[in-house]
Amino acid sequence: MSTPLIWFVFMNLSILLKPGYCTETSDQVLSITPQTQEQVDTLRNVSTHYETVLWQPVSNEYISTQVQVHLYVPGNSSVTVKAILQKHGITHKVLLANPNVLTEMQMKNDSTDPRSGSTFYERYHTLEGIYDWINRTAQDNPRTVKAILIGSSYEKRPLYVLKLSFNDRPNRKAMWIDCGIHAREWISPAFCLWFVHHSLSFYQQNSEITRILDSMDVYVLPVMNPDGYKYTWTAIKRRWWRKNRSISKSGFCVGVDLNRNFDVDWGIKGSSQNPCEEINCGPFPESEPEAQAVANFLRRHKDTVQLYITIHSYSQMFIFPYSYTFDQAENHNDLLEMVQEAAQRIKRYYRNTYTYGPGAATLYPCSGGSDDWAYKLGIKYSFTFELQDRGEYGFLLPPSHISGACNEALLAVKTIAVKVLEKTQAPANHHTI
Ligand code: 0X9
Ligand code: ZN
Repeated sequence: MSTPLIWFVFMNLSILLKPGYCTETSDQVLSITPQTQEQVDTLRNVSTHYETVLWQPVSNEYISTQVQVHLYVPGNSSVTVKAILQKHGITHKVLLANPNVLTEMQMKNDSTDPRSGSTFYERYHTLEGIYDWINRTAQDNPRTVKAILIGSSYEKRPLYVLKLSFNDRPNRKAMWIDCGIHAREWISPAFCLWFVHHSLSFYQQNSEITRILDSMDVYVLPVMNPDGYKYTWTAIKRRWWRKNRSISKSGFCVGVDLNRNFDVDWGIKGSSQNPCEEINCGPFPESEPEAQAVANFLRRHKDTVQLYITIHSYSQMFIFPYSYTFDQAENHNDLLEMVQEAAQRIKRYYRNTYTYGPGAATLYPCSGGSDDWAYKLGIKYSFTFELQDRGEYGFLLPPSHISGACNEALLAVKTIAVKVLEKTQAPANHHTI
């Protein structure tokens, strides 16, 4: 080794070994399960006062003993955060050692890469890509698909619902599926695209989807929160954005959690009036144009819409009302039976586990959610799906997992929709005497 090279190595080593020198490590996602109340307090403190992002649970008020926390820690706070954890005897596992690589993998796939074997539906798409797809889908299927403009977002982007209608029998019932309430849950819009594609491709091929589409119109809102979704595509550090992009009155913080903005027990549980928080419920119920557009549409169609499904991620769960109270829904047993069957079929076909139950008891008590609101409007079959995964990749579910995640959710939608038909349709050969 030549002398200058030895000097170079030596000098850098001495810098690195200096006490207090902070080595920049890469961003990571840590999994931590606090064992004591003191550890809970420390974790709450870390997640509020250091540059970190809580992936799970969504807010630090839900951190409690024996509950797994998934914490995104950027490289520049990694040393400090780990030192605090260590000082309090809190052990951690590295869930994702290099989230940036996974983020890039999710974003790379938008253009048609002839070498990649994946189809359009096995990739994540930019907001523009989704708008193009909406237009194309409506244009290519003029008899069965209509794009309906139901409103616009805070930043004035259009909110389109696709109406799938396969026949024009009178008194048709309908179901509603919305995706992309939460910006960072990219698998959710991917599912709406998947569902529409499946419906158009397998009508009259697959017996369940045929039966559903013969009896119901389907309204699909692919992205309820286009401004937030767009934002998550603009920079790596914006990938974890959850809320919409409305600017609060004080002008200090941005974003309302649309799933806290519906008019059901608004602002009481699991939500915050502070615009700087992830679970900010906004200044008043339906203050946000996105929530208002959905609520107005459903109010207008409440006599036909029998089934409401809203798609989220992650944790593999089927939730039904109520979340805002521990009271049992009037048709609790029906709802339970439906999600139980969905989970059982997924287990049988795909060997994956989904948990299920009423929101407050299964996940957390929480006001202002769209599922409870739709239920109280009179849509008695109302569900929140939390798609894959259970934290292996979290929000960074690789494109190669899209088909698995969507097929599972599709099976659940079909299982539930067929059961809704059975419960609500008069028997085919019913003769009155
Ligand atoms: O907290 C939410 O909004 C949903 N979970 S997520 O991790 N995707 O944010 C769950 C919603 C369940 N339903 C209600 N809270 N009403
Ligand atoms: Zn969500």
